[in-house]
Amino acid sequence: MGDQLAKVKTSVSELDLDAIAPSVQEALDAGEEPALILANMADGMAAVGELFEKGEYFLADLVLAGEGMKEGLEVLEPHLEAGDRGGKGTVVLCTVKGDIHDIGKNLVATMLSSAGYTVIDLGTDVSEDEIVGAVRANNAGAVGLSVLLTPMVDSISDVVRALESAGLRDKVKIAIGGACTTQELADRMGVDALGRDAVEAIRIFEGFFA
Ligand code: B12
Repeated sequence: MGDQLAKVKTSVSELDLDAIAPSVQEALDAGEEPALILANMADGMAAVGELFEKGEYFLADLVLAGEGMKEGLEVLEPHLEAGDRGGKGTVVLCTVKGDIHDIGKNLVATMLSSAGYTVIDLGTDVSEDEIVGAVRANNAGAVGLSVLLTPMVDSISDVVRALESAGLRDKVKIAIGGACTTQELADRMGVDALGRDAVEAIRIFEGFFA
């Protein structure tokens, strides 16, 4: 791995917040692939999550890490989106009702739009009605739901049911992802796919729109 990429990852994982956006810029200046830079940011954030679970980082650190990730993504996004943006299909993406985690969702959104999809990002804590409205308004072919909180998993079946009632379920494929999701949950909730990271997310949506 190049020094610049390692610096991107460690600036995130070591919570060196002022260094995240500059390290992304340095990696770009050094000619590193934007997608590889993004993957290193995601690796850094995954390390942050692990250190939080071990008790070495605290909630306040996580909020700050999220802000640092956003600043880094702002630097990176124009470079990722230089390709044929939006032409491959439309995806409605959000974090489900009751859940405000957005770092993983934002990474998935960035990867999807840089891969050529139009992403309608509804943000966090989004109701099934908003999702149905966005699918209809944008004629979307797929929905991506980010779910990190176990108490909120029923929000997934609420979305599935609302799409069924609106007569849209056979027009959209649904993928889920996030810390608390499993294949067993995906099967139980009646969704079409489970993605464990942003790279797998791309593979899934490629399949949906193939
Ligand atoms: C950062 C974080 C926070 C931050 C969120 C900041 C933000 N802007 O998002 C803050 C501090 C605000 C927070 C708050 C809370 N959190 Co929190 N948080 C985390 C933490 C440490 C990391 C999440 C993260 O960003 N990971 C890094 C990203 C890159 O990974 P990711 O989210 O998994 O996303 C990747 C994949 O999952 C996938 N993916 C994600 N979404 C999608 C969608 C699709 C369609 C696809 C295909 C793929 C995909 O691709 C992504 C990129 O590779 C997790 C621990 C963990 N292991 O996840 C806990 C965790 C999710 N939080 C937890 C909890 C309990 C909370 C709180 C209730 C408070 C608390 N007591 O800790 C509140 C919830 C408030 C609410 N209503 O939502 C628990 C949930 C437990 C559970 N199973 O229910 C966890 C698991 C920690 C724990 N072990 O206790 N949290």
